[in-house]
Amino acid sequence: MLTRRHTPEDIRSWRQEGAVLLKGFLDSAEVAAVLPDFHQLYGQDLSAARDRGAVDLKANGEIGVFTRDQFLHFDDMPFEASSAINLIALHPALIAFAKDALHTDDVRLYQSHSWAKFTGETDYDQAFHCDFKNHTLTVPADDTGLQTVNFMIYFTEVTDAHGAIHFVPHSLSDSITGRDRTMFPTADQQLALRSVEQSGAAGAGSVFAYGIDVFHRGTNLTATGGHRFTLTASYHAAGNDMIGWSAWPYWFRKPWHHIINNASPDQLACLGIPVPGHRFWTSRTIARTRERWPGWNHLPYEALLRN
Ligand SMILES: O=C(O)CCC(=O)C(=O)O
Ligand SMILES: [Fe+2]
Repeated sequence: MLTRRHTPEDIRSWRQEGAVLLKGFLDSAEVAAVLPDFHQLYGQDLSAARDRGAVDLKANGEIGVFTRDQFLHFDDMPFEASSAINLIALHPALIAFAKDALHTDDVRLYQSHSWAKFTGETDYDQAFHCDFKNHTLTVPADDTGLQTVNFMIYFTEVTDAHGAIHFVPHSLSDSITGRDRTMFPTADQQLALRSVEQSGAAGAGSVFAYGIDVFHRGTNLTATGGHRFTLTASYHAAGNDMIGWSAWPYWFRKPWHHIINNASPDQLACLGIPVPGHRFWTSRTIARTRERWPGWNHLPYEALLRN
């Protein structure tokens, strides 16, 4: 049984337009559980940012650019905080959306990072781009099953003054750039995209679901003393090894126990841990995994051991 918080219409919009804004996807208790973790990770920067006004570093007529400073408070999962923030990218309703969108029962979480932005720390305005460059060495797939679902989850209210993502649905960008050339929109195309951009502004708990083929851009934070806390979660279908970001074991020194000790087998499967009943599981692999992760609940795996 999939835990769905989306409608078939949401999936249709994601597929046709490349993006859909899911307002109020997480409830307030789910948001409240994660917020202390954001404060633990980024709270120091938050107090430094109190009362700061916006900065504008754009050259004349420029929409925006990527800068390193936009990524100063950006960290890959797992996080040195509680299990709440560590499990939120694996929320069953996100997994259900990804499975329906990608037409499959088996998905992998390939990227998750937390990201804090603060008014005045830099100018967060970016130019329009698609995100595929650091998710694949090729380009976005035409075949839906080979695509990606990229979620941005909001943990603070994201108004336009708090740097809401702006995007252009495919039906509007197709007549500006077409879909054959998406790497380097010209200055005129940037302006044309800007004239039809839509805002992803929404309350805490909302989720912006998009793909690596949709034009979008980060925007500046202008609210005095404002901050924005978001977390990304990106999925592809199992077996789609043309997409990548993190090889999770590369980060083995990070606090995986928050996830492994608390996630369900279905959530762990999204990280490449085989489901109960998979031929990987033997008495020995279960014993060795328990040695490695003493807090892991091995019982569902043991129950389906095929000896
Ligand atoms: O943070 C955002 O709103 C979007 C940023 C973005 O699109 C990017 O850095 O690729
Ligand atoms: Fe982007």
